[in-house]
Amino acid sequence: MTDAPAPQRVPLRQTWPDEFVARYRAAGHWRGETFPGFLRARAHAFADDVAVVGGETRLTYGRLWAEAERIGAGLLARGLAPGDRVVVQLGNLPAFVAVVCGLFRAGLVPVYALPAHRLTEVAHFARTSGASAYVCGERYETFDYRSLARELQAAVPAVRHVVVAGDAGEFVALDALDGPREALPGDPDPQSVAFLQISGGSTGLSKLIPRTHDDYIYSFRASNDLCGIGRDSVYMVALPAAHNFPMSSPGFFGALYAGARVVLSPGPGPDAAFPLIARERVTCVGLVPPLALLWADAASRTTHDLSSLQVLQVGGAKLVPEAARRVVAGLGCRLQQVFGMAEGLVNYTRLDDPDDLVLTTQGRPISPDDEVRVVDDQDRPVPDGEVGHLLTRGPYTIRAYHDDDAANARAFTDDGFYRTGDMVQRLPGGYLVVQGRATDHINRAGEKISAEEIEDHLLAHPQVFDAAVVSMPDDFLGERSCAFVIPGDARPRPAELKAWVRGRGLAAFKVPDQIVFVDAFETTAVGKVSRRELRAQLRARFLAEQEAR
Ligand code: OOB
Repeated sequence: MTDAPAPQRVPLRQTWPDEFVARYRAAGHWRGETFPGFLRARAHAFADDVAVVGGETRLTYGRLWAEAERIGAGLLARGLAPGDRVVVQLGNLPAFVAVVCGLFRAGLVPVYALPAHRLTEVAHFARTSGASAYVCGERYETFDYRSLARELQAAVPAVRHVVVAGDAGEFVALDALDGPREALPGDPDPQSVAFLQISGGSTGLSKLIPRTHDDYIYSFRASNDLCGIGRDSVYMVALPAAHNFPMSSPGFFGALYAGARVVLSPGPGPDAAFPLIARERVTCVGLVPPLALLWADAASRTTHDLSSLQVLQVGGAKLVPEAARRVVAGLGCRLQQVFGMAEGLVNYTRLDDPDDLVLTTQGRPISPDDEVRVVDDQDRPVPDGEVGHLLTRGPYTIRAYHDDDAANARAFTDDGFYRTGDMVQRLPGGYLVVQGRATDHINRAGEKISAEEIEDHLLAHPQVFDAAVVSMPDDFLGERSCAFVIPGDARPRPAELKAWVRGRGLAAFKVPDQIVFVDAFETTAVGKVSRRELRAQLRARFLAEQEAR
């Protein structure tokens, strides 16, 4: 594999103007901490305390650090160099946490893929980040990641190294990694980029989000205070660990920062999680709304003791007030709404907020230095209480995506505010109520789907003349995806089109839930409508027709 081409690598950058750097430091938000720095400190302070529990494995803080050093040194011994990017795709396993900590220890840069991602997405992350390695699990559910690794190396030859947790086949086994510890670098610059997170992908494929040590550590350190996480907490990761919510709001990193215990649930459903909650005395967990409803329902019938649960966080998609009431009634613990984004800004309802704020709002920002603007289509501020576009900047919100000038021009204002794409109402006290998206993307139970991305794949089918993908309200998922398709000469069957999208190597959650054939898309007198208007028209007409039935 040594003659594979070196990856094309654009330098990683995330910078704030000097005056903001000075302000965030003076306020004590940025303290010059780094991932390897705090992980080493916890390993010394709490060496024998359990840090991570998953499956039959229990890693102490001391052991987690030793594993991080072994994995980091092992990767460097294999020829990786600090600064190299590594796509990581693992399920909720202790190995995921150890690998990420090992990458930090060696100055390598994790690029987080979700277990649901397939070749199209993983190859995109590898290409756009300039990755030279891929770390995956052997299999998860029925999917074999080693076959994905083979396809990935064929598609992106710059990915020279593949490391597998479990039976590695022809690849390098995670357990076999080792190397001289002296080769490990010193701690990084706290202002440098620690990892690349992936965006919800509001237009086209996901963009890469460079987050720095200083900014990210601030976000989970401050979250700990707002979510009641301390040394005695037991935090459960029920959603995919690579997602920003269970990673940092306060997430497993917040829990590790606090010296608390992290429990990884192999799946998000009550069957997997409830026995673990009872066994490990879990105190806090974050869920997306459909799961929270499922848990609330199952809690009334379970024989497992859930009495240790103190805080149930719900976020990733809108929790409507009626659902919030059912969740509180079913689980009987404190509810915390979480409205966040991988780009930065996270809002929480506070644990001591009055019930009506907790039930009806998505909270307010973490930081006194989070700046929020709610504006109309011309970027003019709207009065409090009116719906507008949410713009934000602050000490843990990025100023730019990685290597994407076009997206950056669209997504940021000249004075550095991030255009979130969310429509919100701001109430007195700064509480936000999310009213939906301005851009066309589908929030399917917290999984974000770009309409354009799926339209592209549908249009590649020989029997699709045109396609428009929109969100439809769904009682369980919040939103589901519906593809309106103008067929070509012969009309394909819906199942065929779904199989086509799946066959393009995409995550299963992106396959349209529903396909509706239409003869034509309406056009205005001028003969042209924007895709956005078209999608809105189709959606409105379809819903009206359903209503009339
Ligand atoms: C979280 O992060 P992403 O990057 O997967 O998605 C961000 C988008 C937001 O822009 C918004 O459209 C939606 O997800 N969203 C919500 C929401 N939380 C996120 N919409 C309505 N209500 C909510 N509570 O999803 C994420 C990151 C960190 C913490 C929590 C969620």
